[in-house]
Amino acid sequence: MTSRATTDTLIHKGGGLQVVVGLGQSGLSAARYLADHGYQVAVTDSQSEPLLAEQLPAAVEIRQFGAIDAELLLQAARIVISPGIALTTAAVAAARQAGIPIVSDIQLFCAACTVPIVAITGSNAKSTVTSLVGQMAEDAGIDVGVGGNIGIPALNLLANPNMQLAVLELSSFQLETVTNLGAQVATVLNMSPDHLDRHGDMLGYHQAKHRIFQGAKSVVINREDALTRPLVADNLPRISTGIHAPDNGQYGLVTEPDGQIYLARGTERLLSADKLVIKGRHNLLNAQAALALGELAGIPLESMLYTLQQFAGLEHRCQYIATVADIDYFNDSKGTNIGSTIAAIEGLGAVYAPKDGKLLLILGGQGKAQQFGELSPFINKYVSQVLCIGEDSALIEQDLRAAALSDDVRLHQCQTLDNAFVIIGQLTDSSLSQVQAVLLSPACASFDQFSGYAARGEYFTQLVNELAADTTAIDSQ
Ligand code: UMA
Ligand code: ADP
Repeated sequence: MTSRATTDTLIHKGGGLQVVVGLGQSGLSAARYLADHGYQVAVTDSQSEPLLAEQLPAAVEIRQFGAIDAELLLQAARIVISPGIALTTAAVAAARQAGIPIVSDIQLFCAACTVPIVAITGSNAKSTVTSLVGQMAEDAGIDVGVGGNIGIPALNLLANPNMQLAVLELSSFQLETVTNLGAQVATVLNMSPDHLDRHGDMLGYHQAKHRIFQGAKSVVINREDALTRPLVADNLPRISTGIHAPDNGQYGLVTEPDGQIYLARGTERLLSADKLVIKGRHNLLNAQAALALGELAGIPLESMLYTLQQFAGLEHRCQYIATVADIDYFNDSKGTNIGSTIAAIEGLGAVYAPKDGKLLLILGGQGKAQQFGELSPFINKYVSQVLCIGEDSALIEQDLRAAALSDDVRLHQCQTLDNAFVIIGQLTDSSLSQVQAVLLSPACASFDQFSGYAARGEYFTQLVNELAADTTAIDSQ
């Protein structure tokens, strides 16, 4: 594993006021890091009493809460912006217009980090692949730090002086203010519409994501998705992944005459798919991406194959919860865009279709300007009942119907998860129902009704467990 040179060019101690915009997890980590390094730091946040304010170091004396302070931003030598805050926010746009540099916590991290970085983005599968690569490194005895969008601010990883490798999950919001990340290996796993409300259109979203390749020493691309290929730097070492049999040195899938599917590298069969705990075609692609990233980061293959046979997946991602009255319940609350929900419908639908079973799909929340009609063909194939919840549920119904939703599919407007479970009770009681599995995969953000996807998934799980308890009570009467 090669060491990464310190690129300290962005850090000018005493070089003027550093203004941290947004005091969430990343803002707090940036304020602490900058104060620890002797900068004069100010923090501003729209909330009048941000929860994390009490964790700020005393050295951060300027704290402007209640609105993002436009005047303060104009006095900054550098602005460190939180990923949840759009560059188009008036005060931020004015500072940018005035020529004040705006960076993210990730920029501070890459300037200070001296170990190789594995950088992972994509519309879906980021957390799964990031966790897998992190686990692969750990199982191989490497002191690894895993952070970024996955929930641990990247700067917190620098607290470990023994770290040998950093694995970062990066969102388009974090990447839009990152320059020259210089990763050992970088990837865009897949591209499908998401966050278009923030990036304007697919081009803006694509441009933000592809900043991950700036300064990369090697890349991993998805053969099935042309939008994952870097537009520049064609001469870099690269490994590709895909569902077809791979060329030499690439990863792919090989299907034997008896139907057995193998993960393969060139002609070498590495592992039969049924040895993986995580299931579905999308997870076979995720496993390949982790292997390719691990290979380019220097993790031994044998150890990575061991990890793949242990890794049980993450909560809220097509997670099996329980079987109640012969119906299986799955929590895919992290399915927050159309691409992820298509993967979940296809992955689970293919399991129940041979048994003449259909899915009941719970969909909805905040739609993020997506075109939900793209779901209709997949719903028509695998779903018999759609239950819509949340802020954009009327829009979702309109889009699905405009895109030829089949008359065989019944759509119910439920508004809330609670109401959805009332309908589920009625439907699954009916002997006419073909439903064999209930899938919460909303294709939407949750913030209209929940604090985040995890809270939504936990509430769904609670409702399933209550249903299971009620059913057991009735059965024992
Ligand atoms: N705020 C303002 N004005 C605004 C918007 C927000 O002042 O207009 C303030 C809020 O009052 C709050 C702070 O900004 O105090 C929140 O900042 P933030 O939204 O950037 O959230 P953090 O807590 O810093 O968490 C961020 C990522 N959040 C987002 O990108 C929205 C976390 O990803 C990430 O784990 C964390 O940094 C550590 O790196 C979460 C996420 O939802 C999981 N990501 C999106 C996704 O995965 O789809 C991109
Ligand atoms: P992210 O961090 O990018 O949101 P996760 O690993 O948390 O990704 O998975 C989010 C959702 O994406 C899962 O719940 C699943 O429905 C879907 N998903 C997982 N892997 C893939 C893939 N390779 N392609 C498309 N969708 C996927």
